[in-house]
Amino acid sequence: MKKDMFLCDQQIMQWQTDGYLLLKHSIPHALIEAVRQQFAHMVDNIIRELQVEGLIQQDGSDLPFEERLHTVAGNYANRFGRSWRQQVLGQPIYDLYRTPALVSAINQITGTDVIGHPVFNARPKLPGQQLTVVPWHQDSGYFGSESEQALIPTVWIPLVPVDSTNGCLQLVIGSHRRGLLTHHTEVQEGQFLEVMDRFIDESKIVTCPMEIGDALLFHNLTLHRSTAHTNNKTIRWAIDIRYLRDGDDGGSVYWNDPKFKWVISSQTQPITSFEEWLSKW
Ligand SMILES: O=C(O)CCC(=O)C(=O)O
Repeated sequence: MKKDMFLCDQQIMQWQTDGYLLLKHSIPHALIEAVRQQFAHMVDNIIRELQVEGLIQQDGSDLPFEERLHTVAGNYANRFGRSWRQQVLGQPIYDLYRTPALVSAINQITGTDVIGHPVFNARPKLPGQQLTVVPWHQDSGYFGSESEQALIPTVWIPLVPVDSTNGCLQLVIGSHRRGLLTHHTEVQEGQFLEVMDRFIDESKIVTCPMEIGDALLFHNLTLHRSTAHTNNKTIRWAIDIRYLRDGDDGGSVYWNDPKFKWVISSQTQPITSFEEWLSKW
């Protein structure tokens, strides 16, 4: 392995063949904690709003982050959506994208400067909640057919330990080589896009339990889903972030300035500051 390169040759080969990589112990715990704090502010706002409306009495400020939203807001949590972006913008998200291990891995698999894609999602998955059960899909299903030739790697990062009982991710090995498949809007309340089960090769499904500090890197054409949370009263908190191979089409325009490019690492292009990044939302 060359100096400063996070991925070894075997991992690069696995990326090409399988369309995903589990990066163990790649995110510093202090950064995970900062992201959790950022999400906790949103939980504060939700609980305050429900109290003002007289829908709940307790604020549960003594409860751990893993339990508070579920225990205090219960089914009212659905009102605040299945994923958050604008609500949690801040330095921790900007810093997460700049995590050295991720920047190195993305540089290695794209072969270009490291560019941030604007689509990220903070995802609280509450126990027993149907709204956040995500069916089989490829991220390019959302980005449109122009993105089929693009490389838009996703990094999925749990903020609590995850396994098959609390909604960890499942992937279909090698599915990124199948091209963009047909997606339909599901009939469930989440109204996610889905690839029907009959197009999934069950023998290729891999379930990905993960610990805090781990990151799951996958291709925009890799089929994946997150299963139901059937376990206990703790929330499965996660965040998924995305990068873009420099020069590729990242899909629809998400920034308020269509020409904006979020440069995270480069020898030749100016690096985007936190203030500039924040001003583009
Ligand atoms: O976190 C989840 O439950 C689903 C994540 C997902 O499907 C994605 O990041 O594309």
